[in-house]
Amino acid sequence: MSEAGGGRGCGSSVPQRAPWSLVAATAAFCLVSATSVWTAGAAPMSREERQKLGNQVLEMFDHAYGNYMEHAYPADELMPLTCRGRVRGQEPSRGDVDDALGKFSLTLIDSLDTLVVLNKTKEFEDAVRKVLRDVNLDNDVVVSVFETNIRVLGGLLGGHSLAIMLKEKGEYMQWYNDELLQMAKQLGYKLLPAFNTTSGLPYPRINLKFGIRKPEARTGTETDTCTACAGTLILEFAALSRFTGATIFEEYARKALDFLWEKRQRSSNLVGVTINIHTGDWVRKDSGVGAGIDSYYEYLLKAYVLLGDDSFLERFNTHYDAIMRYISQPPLLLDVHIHKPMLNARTWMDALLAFFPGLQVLKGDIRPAIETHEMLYQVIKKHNFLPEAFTTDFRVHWAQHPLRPEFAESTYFLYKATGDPYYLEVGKTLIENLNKYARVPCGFAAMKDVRTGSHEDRMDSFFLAEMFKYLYLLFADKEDIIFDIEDYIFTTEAHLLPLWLSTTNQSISKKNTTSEYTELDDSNFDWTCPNTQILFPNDPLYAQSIREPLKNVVDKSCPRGIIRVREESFRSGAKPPLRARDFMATNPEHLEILKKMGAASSIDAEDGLRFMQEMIELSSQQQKEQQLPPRAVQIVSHPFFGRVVLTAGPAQFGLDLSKHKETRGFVASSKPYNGCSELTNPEAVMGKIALIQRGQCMFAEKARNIQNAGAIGGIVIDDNEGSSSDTAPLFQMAGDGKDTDDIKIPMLFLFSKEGSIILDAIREYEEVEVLLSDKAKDRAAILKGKMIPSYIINSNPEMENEEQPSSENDSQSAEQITSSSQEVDLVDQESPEESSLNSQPESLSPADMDNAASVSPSEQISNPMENHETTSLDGECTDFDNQLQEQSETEEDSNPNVSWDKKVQPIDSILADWNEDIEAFEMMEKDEL
Ligand code: DMJ
Repeated sequence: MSEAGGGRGCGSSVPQRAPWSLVAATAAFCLVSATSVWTAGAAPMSREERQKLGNQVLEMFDHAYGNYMEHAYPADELMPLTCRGRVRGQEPSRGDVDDALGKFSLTLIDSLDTLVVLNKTKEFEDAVRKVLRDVNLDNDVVVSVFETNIRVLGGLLGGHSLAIMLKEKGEYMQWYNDELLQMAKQLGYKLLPAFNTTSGLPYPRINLKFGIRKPEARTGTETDTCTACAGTLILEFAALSRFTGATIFEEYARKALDFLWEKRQRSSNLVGVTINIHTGDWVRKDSGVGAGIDSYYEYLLKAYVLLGDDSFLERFNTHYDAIMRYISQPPLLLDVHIHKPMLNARTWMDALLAFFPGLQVLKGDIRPAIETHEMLYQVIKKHNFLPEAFTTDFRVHWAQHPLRPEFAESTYFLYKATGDPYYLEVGKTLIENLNKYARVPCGFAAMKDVRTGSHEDRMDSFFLAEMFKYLYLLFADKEDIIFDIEDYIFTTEAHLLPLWLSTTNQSISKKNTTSEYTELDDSNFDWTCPNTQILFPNDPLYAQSIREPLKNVVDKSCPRGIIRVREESFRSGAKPPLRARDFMATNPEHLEILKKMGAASSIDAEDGLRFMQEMIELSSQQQKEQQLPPRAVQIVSHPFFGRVVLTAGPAQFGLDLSKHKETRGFVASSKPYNGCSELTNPEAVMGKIALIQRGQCMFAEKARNIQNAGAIGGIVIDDNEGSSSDTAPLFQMAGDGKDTDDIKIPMLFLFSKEGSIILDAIREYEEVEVLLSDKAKDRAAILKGKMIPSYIINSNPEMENEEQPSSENDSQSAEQITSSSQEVDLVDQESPEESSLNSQPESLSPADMDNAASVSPSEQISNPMENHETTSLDGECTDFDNQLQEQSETEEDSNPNVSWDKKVQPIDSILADWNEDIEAFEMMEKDEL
């Protein structure tokens, strides 16, 4: 394991083989004990400012929850752009993401305990009544076992935990009689048929009404599941067992965990991403701490904390050791192959791994937690949000961001562990970015593309379950919360389970446990949890000193070596390996090198593997190179003021918005609407952006017709009703095969759903002004020089209830827009809109805008080795490189498992390996998070 000095103090705070109850209490204590320690470093934040930020979080929650309850409930989720509920079956399918939706008012259940944490007890009481009155758990819907467990079962149990706490306090919930628990039990029994496999690993999906029976169930034929899907049950299932006395739930969850543990790759102690639920074979053999595995590790450690069973800690520590040995390359966490853990399996990281620093805090390994968190924060500063995936040199790989809470979670835990006010500033930035870029009149919308700032019509329930909890707790003092948070543990969905469960119904705790360990290795207990009292009293600048060397890690990226051991040999003068980009099939020397790659040594084999990987990347890069990035259509007129950003497809002709200033103008429909002949209403489109319907003639022809009529731009709206960029891939409008240089105006394409948002706005407001650009613009810039209601400029949540100043724009502020079938309240009277409107956001500086614009898809595939060489020449990364080198050396010395790297393999076996790896890479390409 790499040196993790941050965790060293913990051993002394937790006795070896500590009784579980003590460990549980200590772990909770450790997380909250440090806030008073801080005395230097980042400037402390005053109580007043923390309160202000806490209030801002409350106001934001009200905006999200209030709009869900008003416009979506009892649907599972809010669609914040069209301001209506997402009802499964009534919207185009989004694939696996929809498996979270069971027609059980998901967002309400997921929000229950957040209401109590945010001190909204009255609303909690109302919400519980609604759940009991309205929610049906017996719908004929196929749902994800994993999502239903963490969000619904966890939500009901979190709600129950806090309901009984409140009841005991004697004021609220006096009528409560374990009704949520009864629902949880009912749901638990509904999930149990999923475990009907010989392995004990659950099927990934279940029909709430018919279980896995065929044919009614329409599920039960799957063969694979993800490791996190099978390994993230123990907290909820054990809590259910211990609350109710029905031991079966905990037993099933334990059995699944036991099976995963048995199947770990024995030489690396890593697990793969997906596993066959019948044979136990690893289907995907890549391994990381993000998507597909993340909460499996989380639940091993937290199961130890909640249940006090040593075998869970033993397993966690064994895996953690492997993670730190192979996957952790601070500040990066990079996936590797379970059989060849010294080889990276990817050149990018996914956003889900942002939870890991928080888990490292719980583990007590603070240093790498600070490092990874800092790296992630810099990515966020660059793109405003963490993109779903980003490369080792910090470019956007998948540009989406569904308002995930993992980074806020880690920020909270790091603040609790270090007391460093820096983490409060980080939280403040998160709040600002959410308000600036994700807030829409009807809630908060996921980012479809962090580069363009465009939105998706989606607000996932975890946003309410987790984001607001962690942000609120970050700024809260003990007295701001009506119960003692230290008495609870957070599930992966941030639901709260009481630590006293550890002493309840323990008789089941060891049943069916097949751990091979009879004798525990005491050294594994060394770093059970952080004790910041011991860590920092003499060095209050501890966290800052760790962050400092990483300050420019994103801007001046020093990408990690894909194959670390090899870097050394380049330095010592060996000939650099053949790179895919240089390869020429006609060059005999190249062919000779290629031949050698399959034979001689493991180093050559590594070259070969990388060569193949690069070839795959290169070909997909070349495909991507012909593609233009998506564009943004931003509605800037009242009452939108830039908050609605639609993802648009570019055109291969006309004005290139990435090279020119954006085009701003009012919209007007062309006549004929298809724009296929000379316009009959040139006076209406003159000087405006013309709306044209897709179909009947070429895009270029439409462009010429509106240009001739004097339009300054055009938006083609799909004629295929119901189409949306949520479900259909964006494309670029091609020319007509002729010279299109005569087309000078910008042309963008919107799918029907996005287009109808503009059309509805015209119906409601007549005058609708839009901005066509490559990236959504900051609202302060948009509003410059325009008359803006002062309540929008002044960020003051208290103004919510005050009378709004009247202005021309204000006079319309009670109006509503009608969208498809529902009324959409686009008025943001209650919106504080933050002071951000007065200031240009740091992340939208001209330089950054250039950066963002220059991130073309073709650049998304990183070339870490190449960048490494360049930056090294600049001499900017020396320290970093040295650290890396030292780490590699240490790893090699201390790692008994590296020996296979030195073996000479016959070409056939290497080629077979290549094929396996190539398949894995190809699968990863297709992967969706
Ligand atoms: C949440 O539903 C849970 O945290 C889960 O473990 C994975 N991540 C999502 C939110 O991003």
